[in-house]
Amino acid sequence: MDKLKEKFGIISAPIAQQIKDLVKDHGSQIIGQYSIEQVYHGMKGMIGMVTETSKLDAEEGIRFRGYSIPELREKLPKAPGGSEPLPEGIFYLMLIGELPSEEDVREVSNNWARRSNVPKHVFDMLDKMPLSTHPMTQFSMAILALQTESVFAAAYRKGISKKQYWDPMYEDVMNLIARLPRVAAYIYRRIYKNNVHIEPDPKLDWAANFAHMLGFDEPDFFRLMRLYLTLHVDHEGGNVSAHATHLVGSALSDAYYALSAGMDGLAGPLHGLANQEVVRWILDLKKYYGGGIPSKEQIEEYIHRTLDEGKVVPGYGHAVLRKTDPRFVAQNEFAKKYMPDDELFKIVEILYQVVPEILKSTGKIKNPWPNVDAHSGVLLIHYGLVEYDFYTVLFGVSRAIGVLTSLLWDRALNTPIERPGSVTTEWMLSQIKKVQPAN
Ligand code: AMX
Repeated sequence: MDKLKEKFGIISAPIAQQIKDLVKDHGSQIIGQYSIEQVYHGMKGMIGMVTETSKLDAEEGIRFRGYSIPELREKLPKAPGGSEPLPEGIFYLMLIGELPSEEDVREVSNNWARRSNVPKHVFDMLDKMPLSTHPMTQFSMAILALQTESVFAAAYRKGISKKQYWDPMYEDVMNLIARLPRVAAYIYRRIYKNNVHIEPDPKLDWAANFAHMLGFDEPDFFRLMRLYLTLHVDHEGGNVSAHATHLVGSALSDAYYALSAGMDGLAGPLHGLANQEVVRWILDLKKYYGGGIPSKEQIEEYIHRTLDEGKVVPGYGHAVLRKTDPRFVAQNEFAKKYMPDDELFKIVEILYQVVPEILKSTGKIKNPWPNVDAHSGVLLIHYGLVEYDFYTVLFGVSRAIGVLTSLLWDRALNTPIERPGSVTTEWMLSQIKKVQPAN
């Protein structure tokens, strides 16, 4: 058994018991109340699930196993001579609950490299799709095509005890994370680089190898990819991609089915697709005012136009956050250090000055501040990855790490099938009548 798997088996068993005891001894304790508005408005703020890997605070942003993004940028192991954390490290932290050593991270890297072979039928399937198929559609389909490899599905069919579910799920999760960069790079090069592909380099870490297969071999791009793929991994359990993965997995659908569902959710413009929409919107804005950097007044005017047309300003707002997203801040620091004179970066800076005030003035937007997607695209464009329809796939490769880690924990904790109640509006009205005083 590999060392990480053994460690996960050892640490997860007592936690599963602890949760069983917690529910047995305190299961009837009330921890919250919720309102009709919450039921109609996407269950915001209702505690409805447990996710161990990360926790989002509205004011402070995300913490992974208690560590903030600035702390992790400092504490997580880096590639030799590198300045940004390796995504292997945040995976280890979320899975095991403690900071990894350099050796732990190297072992995860090697483990994923060993598992990274993608079966030919996945590429054959992709080759049959029209080139115009959105990269996220191809990505989700490729994940489903990989389902032929599910160790969990095979073990379940053979017959497996509930207590052992985590074991084949570990194999699925590791195999899937290991294979995603190859699949994503294949989609990118098929669509945008004349179907000319680049073989993986097993000596490179997971993020650098991904950059290499995409066709970007510069150390600067490796650095960006390591940061990018670390920042997008997880955002607690209620966001659409995490929740969809968890929900589908709760039916004991294997990791491939569950992740494909999660990626379908990430492909929505209010969620992960916002990263492509931001760039599209900024480029349209530039074009509208004849190129170059538009003035502050022009940008203000363009924001009002967008709102007047009944559209959202992409990259701004959040269902939970009520401050600037620390993932935006981390990318902003990166840009200030490595590309301060970039034209699109300068527009992002002006937007940061003017969008929040305009959104606040509408009086209805709960969070006027930028989220992760307001920044990521301009970094990629700076280094030459300009095909913005592909950006959500990059987000997805990273997000897979968080949601699959949670899925593995779900199986280790024997999380039951998810099945919330639903009601009709007629029922809701009947409840209102019940509490209204009689005339
Ligand atoms: N521009 C214009 N209007 C916005 C807005 C924005 N950036 N953000 C919120 N609003 C509007 C909503 O559409 C809603 O309008 P309505 O009452 O007419 O329906 C109203 O403000 C109240 O919404 P909210 O409670 O503040 O936000 P929410 O929790 O319903 O939605 C989010 C959150 C992210 C979907 C929303 O802010 C949005 O659409 N932002 C733009 C898209 C985006 O950047 N998405 C990426 C989020 C991060 C991620 O998941 N990757």
